[in-house]
Amino acid sequence: MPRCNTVVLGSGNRFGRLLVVLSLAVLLLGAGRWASAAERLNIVLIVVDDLGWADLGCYGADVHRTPAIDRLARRGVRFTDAYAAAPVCSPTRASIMTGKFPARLHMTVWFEASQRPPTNLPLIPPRTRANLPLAEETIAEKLKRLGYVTAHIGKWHLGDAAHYPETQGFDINIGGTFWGAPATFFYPYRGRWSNTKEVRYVPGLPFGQPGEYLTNRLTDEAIRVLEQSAEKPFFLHMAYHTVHTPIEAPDEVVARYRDAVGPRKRHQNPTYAAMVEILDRNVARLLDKLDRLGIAERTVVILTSDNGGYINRHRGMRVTNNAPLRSGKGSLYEGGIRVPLIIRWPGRAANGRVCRQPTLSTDLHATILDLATSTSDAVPDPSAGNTPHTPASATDGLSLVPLLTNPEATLPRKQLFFHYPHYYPTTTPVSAIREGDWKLLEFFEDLRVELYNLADDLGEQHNLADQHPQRVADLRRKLHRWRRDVSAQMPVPNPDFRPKP
Ligand SMILES: [Ca+2]
Repeated sequence: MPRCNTVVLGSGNRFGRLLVVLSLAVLLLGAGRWASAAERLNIVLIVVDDLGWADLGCYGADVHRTPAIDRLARRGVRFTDAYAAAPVCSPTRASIMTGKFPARLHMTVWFEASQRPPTNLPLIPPRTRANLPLAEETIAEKLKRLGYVTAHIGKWHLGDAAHYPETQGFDINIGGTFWGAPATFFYPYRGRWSNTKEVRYVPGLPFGQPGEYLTNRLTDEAIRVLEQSAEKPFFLHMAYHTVHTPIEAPDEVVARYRDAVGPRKRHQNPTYAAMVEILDRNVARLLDKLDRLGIAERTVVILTSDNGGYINRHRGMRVTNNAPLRSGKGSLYEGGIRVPLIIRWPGRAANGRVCRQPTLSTDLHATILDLATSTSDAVPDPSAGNTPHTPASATDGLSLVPLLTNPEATLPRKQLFFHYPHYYPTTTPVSAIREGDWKLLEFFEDLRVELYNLADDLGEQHNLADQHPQRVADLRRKLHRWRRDVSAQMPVPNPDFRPKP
C-alpha cells in the first residue's frame, strides 16, 4: 500500500493526493479508535456485604479503624445520602447489575427466601423472582461490548447455576454462587450453614493454607486479575462476603478490639470490628496494586454496601449499630437502606468533597456506563446532567458523574422509592418514599403511615403524620402511583393467621 501511494503521489494527480489523504485519515481514525479503547477508564466496584452506614471511620464509626477507606474518601467523593435500593442483599445487587428498581424486577427479597414466603404471619408476602433473568442486560454485558475484561469475585446471590456471573456478562467468576454467605471465613471455606444441615462451600479457591481468611484470599484473586488485565480496560466487581455473618475473624485481630469497645461506645462487637479492619486492609491492598501497576490514575474506584448494617444478634452478640440511624438490615428506616458510598475518579475537581444528594444503588449502572464511555482525559460538563450517550432511559437510575465534578449539582429526580413486601426481624411488609427531606413509610399490615423530616430528625424518632395530613396524602399518592408504574408485587392477607392469645 505505501508503495502504491508513493507511485500515485509521484504521478502528481489530484485523485492520487485524495487517496493519500484518505489513507492517512483511515490510519489516524483507526489509531484514534484504538487509543480510546485503550484509554477507557478501568472500574473497580467494591460491594461490601451488610456494611452499615456508620461502620467506617469517615462515616463516624467510633471503634472501627478504617484508615485506607477514609483516605479513599478524602481522595474521592463521599456521599452522605446514598441508599441501597433494598434493605437486603439480592434485590440491591440486581439493581446494581441492571439499573432497575428491585420492585420492577420482582426481585424484592434475597434468593433463598424468594420461593418460600412464610405462612404463619398476618400477611403472605408475594413469591418473587429468584433468578436475575438472562434477558436483563447487566452492566457487565454492556462493558464487555465496549471491550472490557469483566471479573466477578465473591458474593453473587443472583440466581442458580444457570444464572451465575458467567451467564451475565462476566469473563471471570471466582466464588460467585446462589448462596448469600459462606459457612465460614476460614479455609477451606466449607461447612454447615448456621444451624442447618446444608453444607456450603466457595468454589474456585483451591490450595489454601489452614488459617487462610476469605477476605484476604478474595483480594489475592482480584490482584491476579488486575495483574493480567492491566493492558486492557477492566471491570472488577469485587463483592466481598465480609462483613456478613458468620461474624468471624482471626483471634489476633479481634484481640486488638477487646479493650476498644465499652459501654460508651456505639460499636460493641470486637469480632465485627476486626472484620471491618481486615476489609480496610484489603481495600488498601487493591489500591496499592493499582498504584504499582501504574493504572490508578485511569481507574475509578467505587465502594458501597448492599444494605444497612445487621443489628440482630449473632453468636450471642449484637452485630453492629447504625446509630444515629434507626434500625438496620431488613428495615426501610434509614438504618436498613442508607449505606456508605465513595467514588474516587482521579483528577476530578470534586475529590475530597462530600455530596449530600440522595442517590440509589440503581444509579451505579448508569454511572459506570457513563464513566466507561468517557475517557480518562475527558472533562464532563457538570451542567449537562446525564450525558446523551448513556442509555439511562432504559433503566431506573441516573448517572452520578455530574456529582463527581460538582457535588452541589442536583440530579433531575425528586423522589426515591423503596418496596419491601416481606418480613424480617426488623420489619413487617412496607414501602417508603423520600422526597427532599421528607420520608413516608407505609406499613401493609395495618396500612399505617409514618412521616419524618430527615433534616431535623435523622433518627426517625418523631412521626409527623398527624401534623401534616396533606403532605401524607401527597406522598402516599406518589408512592402508590410508583408501585403501579413498576407493577410492584404486594402481600395479601393470610386467612389462616391466628394471633397468639
Ligand atoms: Ca447484604
